[in-house]
Amino acid sequence: MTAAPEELASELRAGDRRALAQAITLVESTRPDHRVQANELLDILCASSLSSSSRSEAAGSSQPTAKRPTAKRIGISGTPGVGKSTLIESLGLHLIEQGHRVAVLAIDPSSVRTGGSIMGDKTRMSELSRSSGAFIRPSASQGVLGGIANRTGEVISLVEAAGYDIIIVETVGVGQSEVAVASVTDLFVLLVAPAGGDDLQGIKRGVMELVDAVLVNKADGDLVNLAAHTATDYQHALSFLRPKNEGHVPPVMTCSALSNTGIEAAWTVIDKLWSTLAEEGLLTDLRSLQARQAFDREVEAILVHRVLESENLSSSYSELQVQVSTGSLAPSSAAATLSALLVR
Ligand SMILES: Nc1nc2c(ncn2[C@@H]2O[C@H](COP(=O)(O)OP(=O)(O)OP(=O)(O)O)[C@@H](O)[C@H]2O)c(=O)[nH]1
Ligand SMILES: [Mg+2]
Repeated sequence: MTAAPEELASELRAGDRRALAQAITLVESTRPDHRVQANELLDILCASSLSSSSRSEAAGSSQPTAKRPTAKRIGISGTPGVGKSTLIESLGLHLIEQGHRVAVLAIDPSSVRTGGSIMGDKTRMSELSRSSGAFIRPSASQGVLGGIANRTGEVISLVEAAGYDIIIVETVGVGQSEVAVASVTDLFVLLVAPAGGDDLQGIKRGVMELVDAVLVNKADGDLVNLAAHTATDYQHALSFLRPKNEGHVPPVMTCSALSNTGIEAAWTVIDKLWSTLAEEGLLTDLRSLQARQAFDREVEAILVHRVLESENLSSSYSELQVQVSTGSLAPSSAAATLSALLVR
């Protein structure tokens, strides 16, 4: 039995971990009554964070003022085994030592991955998960309607309301998952392993365009030199791309999560980049854009849901789908036919 949204919100803001876990389960639930409660909870949190951060700025102006970011949202992606969890454990412990509260959310892009791998991750971050300053939550992907882990953005709002000021979102890089992570974080960090120049070709251009910083991990033992070469290769590749943020060419650094070297230095650079983007107002703009895009995804999902839940509409949808796939109807005209049925 879930507590009422008001109650849950105040327990959450008081930093109650159980309330936080309960709230996350609520927003991740697909049950319609849970969704209503989740929306209520999220609205309460939205309203209170607005009043604490920008009411004074908004006073005297008729324009609504967007919230200024406070918590740092960092996405970390990379191929399986590149060292994401090891790195997050080292970095997380370092940040907690500095007095931060760190939340780690994992997006699992593949529905076939079992609880086993999630447990594996927890074990790998064993020291961090024992720390009272950390909150680690694997989040199963919800590929139902409109993309993976579409609730991650909401989970981020919950952990922020609970007082976590650094949010790290980890995902295994498989193409789509990077886009999902970049759509809910302020900075996207790509973690790569030392490799020859040819391997760099394997990284899709679309992913490179999302990158705010590259970390070449495993720069230890025999791999130190290769890691330095890899870093140069990435610097070179990035210099040909338009940077995601005007005037900020993504930094490329080397580190070793295992021997805990280079991580603090890398964080200093990433942290400084975050502060600069915040000062320039770019993060406020980014978050406004992300919120509008999340709204669009919700609208899309709701419309698709309305089509599929109505018997008439879903059978028309299936018929139109057949006509589109056999080439007897143009996709746009089929969609127009369906939308005409929707407004009736
Ligand atoms: N030599 C070396 N090994 C490392 C380093 N970081 C991680 N590893 C090793 O690489 C393996 C995978 O590390 P993880 O941290 O689990 O990698 P991951 O990217 O989280 O993997 P998935 O969650 O499965 O995608 C483990 O055996 C680590 O000990 C490093 O800096 N140097
Ligand atoms: Mg991992």
